[in-house]
Amino acid sequence: MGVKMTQDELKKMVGLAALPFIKPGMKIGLGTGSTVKHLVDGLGKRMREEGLQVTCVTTSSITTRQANELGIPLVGLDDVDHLDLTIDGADQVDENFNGIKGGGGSMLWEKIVNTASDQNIWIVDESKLTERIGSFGVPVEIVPYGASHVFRRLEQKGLKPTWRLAKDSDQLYRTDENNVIIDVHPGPIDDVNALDQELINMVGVVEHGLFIQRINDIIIGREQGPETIHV
Ligand code: ABF
Repeated sequence: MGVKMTQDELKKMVGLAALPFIKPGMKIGLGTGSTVKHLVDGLGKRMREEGLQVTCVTTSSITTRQANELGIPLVGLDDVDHLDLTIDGADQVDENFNGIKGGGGSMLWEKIVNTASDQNIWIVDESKLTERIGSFGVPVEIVPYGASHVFRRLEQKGLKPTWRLAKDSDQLYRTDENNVIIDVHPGPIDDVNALDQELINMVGVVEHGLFIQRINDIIIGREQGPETIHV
């Protein structure tokens, strides 16, 4: 009976399993999070050791920093007319491959990059899979001006909002766009499309972390190895 793999070992498994999808000359979107961190490490290694040539765009200042440290050349999203492939993580994924993203606070740029990509792959360890998403809070990115009014409206909707605070601080977390985040807690969601529309139509809301039908493939880290599913 082998020793059970740790969550980070499963994340590294899928991070590396995604690498072969990156082909020379591709325009690649690099996601954000601790799973994608392994992919980006592996990509940096391939570029250094094999001279792999790809054009990369990132989804957060966090990934930008990691790419810079690895010497992975970056371009801005506005420097390309499209991306061939984006590889990203997720916080929760349901049986229809709808997901919640933004646990790391980057879901706005992630959704912008996802939308600019011909193909999107998620890499997740198996703990992210769930029957119905929603027990993990849904992050909502809000314009700071009047955010307390949005907070109250979310309360009135019964969505149990909480302010996202900066790490080890009582200050509000600020996104790469200097917006604020309110996490809502709907519990298991019956109708993800309805909640998507309800949130995105609230004045002051910029974007939220529900990603509905936005991927082509998913790679799941399991004890017995990576499982790739074409959605
Ligand atoms: C990213 O992946 C974020 O949207 C999300 O917070 C993060 C979570 O994944 P991980 O467990 O890999 O950090 O895309």
